[in-house]
Amino acid sequence: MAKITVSAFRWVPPFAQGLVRDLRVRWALEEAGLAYEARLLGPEDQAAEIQRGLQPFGQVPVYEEDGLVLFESGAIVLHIAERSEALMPPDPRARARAKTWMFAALNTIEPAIQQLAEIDLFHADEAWAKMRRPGAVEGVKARLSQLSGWLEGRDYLEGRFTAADLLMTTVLRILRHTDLVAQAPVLEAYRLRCEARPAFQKALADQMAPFAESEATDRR
Ligand SMILES: N[C@@H](CCC(=O)N[C@@H](CS)C(=O)NCC(=O)O)C(=O)O
Repeated sequence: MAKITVSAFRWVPPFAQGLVRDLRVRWALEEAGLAYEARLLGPEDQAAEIQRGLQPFGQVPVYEEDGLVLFESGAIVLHIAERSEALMPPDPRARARAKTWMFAALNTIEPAIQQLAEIDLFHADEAWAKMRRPGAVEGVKARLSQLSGWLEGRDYLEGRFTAADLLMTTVLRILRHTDLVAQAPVLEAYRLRCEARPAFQKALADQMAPFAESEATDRR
């Protein structure tokens, strides 16, 4: 079995801890039972990631395995899911449905949520952000209400836990600074159900550990 490495940040500010997108990849690898090593980066390493052709945008995560280099958390999770029944059922039609929901998480739900998160976390005091925020909240609420409608009476997006639920959960987590998910009981229960998985707990703990270590070193 070739060694797998995943890039991640050595430290990020508290508002981002537990949200950095290597979490998706760590979680997928845990569900699949695949061992990996984290390759920890600082902001000073991002330009080198571009120069070395590992990540064209200098972002995390990068996945490396036996000379294969992948970026984009969704593509990496799909790559892992293609090889693991824990993340993708064997039936071709069920796989196609799971992929449909993976794209929905990243392409229909995340943009609305990310827009609101950027307003709140990076631009809260700016005049344009104050004007735009109510519209952004309405946009998020509309998507959450539609998603909640789909999940009504279902434990998972498609019958059983798949890579789509993994991605959707990490997308919903981006709203943790608000009560928008909690206001939708079906979504809150879904998020908690997915986050209760041991693989998620392990992935989260492993993302958080270097942050705590960096903070402890800084205090010394
Ligand atoms: N669409 C990309 C987004 C990756 C991304 O936004 N990574 C963030 C951390 S969550 C990052 O590296 N930010 C630093 C930067 O953009 O310079 C993916 O899903 O992998």
